[in-house]
Amino acid sequence: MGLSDDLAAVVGERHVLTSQDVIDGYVTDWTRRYRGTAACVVVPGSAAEVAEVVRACARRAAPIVPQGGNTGMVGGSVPWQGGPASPDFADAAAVVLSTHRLRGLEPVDVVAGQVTAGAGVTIAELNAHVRPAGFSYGVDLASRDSATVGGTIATNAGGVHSVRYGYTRAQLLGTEAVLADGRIISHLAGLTADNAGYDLAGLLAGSEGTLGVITAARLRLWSAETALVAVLAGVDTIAAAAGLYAEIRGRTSRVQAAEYFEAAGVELVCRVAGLPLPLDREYPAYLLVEAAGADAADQLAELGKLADAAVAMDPAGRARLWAYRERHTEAISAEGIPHKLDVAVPMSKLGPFRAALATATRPYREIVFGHIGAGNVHVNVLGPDPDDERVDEAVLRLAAAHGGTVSAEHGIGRAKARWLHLSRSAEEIAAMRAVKSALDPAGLLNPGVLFCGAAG
Ligand code: FAD
Ligand code: 2HG
Ligand code: ZN
Repeated sequence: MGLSDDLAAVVGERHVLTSQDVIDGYVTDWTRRYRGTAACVVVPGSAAEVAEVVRACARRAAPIVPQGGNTGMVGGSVPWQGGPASPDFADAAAVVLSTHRLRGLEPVDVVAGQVTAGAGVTIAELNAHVRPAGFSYGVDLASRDSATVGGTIATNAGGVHSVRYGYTRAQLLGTEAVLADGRIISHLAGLTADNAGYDLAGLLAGSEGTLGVITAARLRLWSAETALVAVLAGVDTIAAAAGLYAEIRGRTSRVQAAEYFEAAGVELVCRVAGLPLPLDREYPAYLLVEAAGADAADQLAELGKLADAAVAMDPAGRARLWAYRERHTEAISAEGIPHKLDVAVPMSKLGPFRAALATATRPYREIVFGHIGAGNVHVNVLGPDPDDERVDEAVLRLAAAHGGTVSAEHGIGRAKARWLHLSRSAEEIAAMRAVKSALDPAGLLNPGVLFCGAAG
């Protein structure tokens, strides 16, 4: 009897995947930069089964890599691949724990404006479920068809609406999760007035699978907007984009997206996706803003007359403008395996940071875009070997030198564990390690993610 037999006894044989072809799809990440190996993939169907799976893995000291939609960008959803970031467990075969079968969706609580969703529910499924009741979920992202409730909590995903509704942590009213010893902690009542002790759901948000396996969550919902307007404006610089966004924000209170991209990205998206240029002429950079409310439509439409901008109010027109932003990630991957650096700097530093970036990424090809409303810049670099981390380090150090962070929204994962210290003090890292070793003393959950080596 081996580990997969133990697991089959818990979830049933057909939910333990052992064929190498099938495993391959679970051990390669979305970017194709991170690839590992696993003994098997286990797909439990309930929190109780997750608990039994975790206990079975713990008995055999088999590390567990929780996985949702496998759309993460920092290698955290797949086992390690060797190299400097390998954890102490590097010789042990990992088990990928997929949440695909945790798909329960309770009826919308229309009075509270809340819903309870299983960890494996995708963001698109969640939105489709709550929309008929007049609600929308606060986090939306281009990976919505695959990214899951559990994965977005574990990464504390930001997304395109974070300027209005906040990150995933702000949507959380409670979670159900399985800890490393198999105990289930469940807090799904949805009380908004609840100060009884530590915020464990908040702690799991952004924990990247290192503290527990999230199995369900109680989520805050927002009234769905019916009147939306999108404006795509051409600008000369990132600083001009930030200034225009500030002007728009001053005119309307319900801005729900403020996105930035540049000529290089637009050229690539147009070529890969077969789209025409968005405006009459090319611009060095672009700002895409979406706002809600009939008054916002008037104000932004007026602004559209001032600058060179395209304005859309109908769903098809807005989707057309959004495509230039949302199709960046897939278009970049069509060109090669990118180095993805997801940083943020203070809004006042965006201009100097962008200017210095060109030097840090030379001689490679850089494609820069992001959620400018949050100062979040996604730096994608094409050209360096996937294992060559020099450009990664240069960009992360540059962000830190501009008062920024090495991770604005994708997390640390395996990709940035070596540079956590650029954004967190030794004291903060020690406190994080203390939390980790209290909840997972054997280090079974996602080893090699967040922390690297003994000193962090
Ligand atoms: P996975 O990739 O499967 O896992 C991500 C991490 O969470 C891993 O560390 C994993 O171990 C852990 N994890 C997963 N499920 C659980 C669970 N149930 N319990 C505990 N740990 C778990 N991200 C943004 O923040 N904003 C964006 O706008 C955005 N846009 C994207 C657009 C595209 C086209 C793509 C491909 C990705 C984008 N992402 C974005 C990145 C990605 O979609 C998010 O990080 C997302 O939150 C990952 O969800 P997932 O279900 O795919 O998680
Ligand atoms: C986005 O905002 C995602 O589109 C992905 O966070 C960013 O591909 C990237 O670098
Ligand atoms: Zn993003």
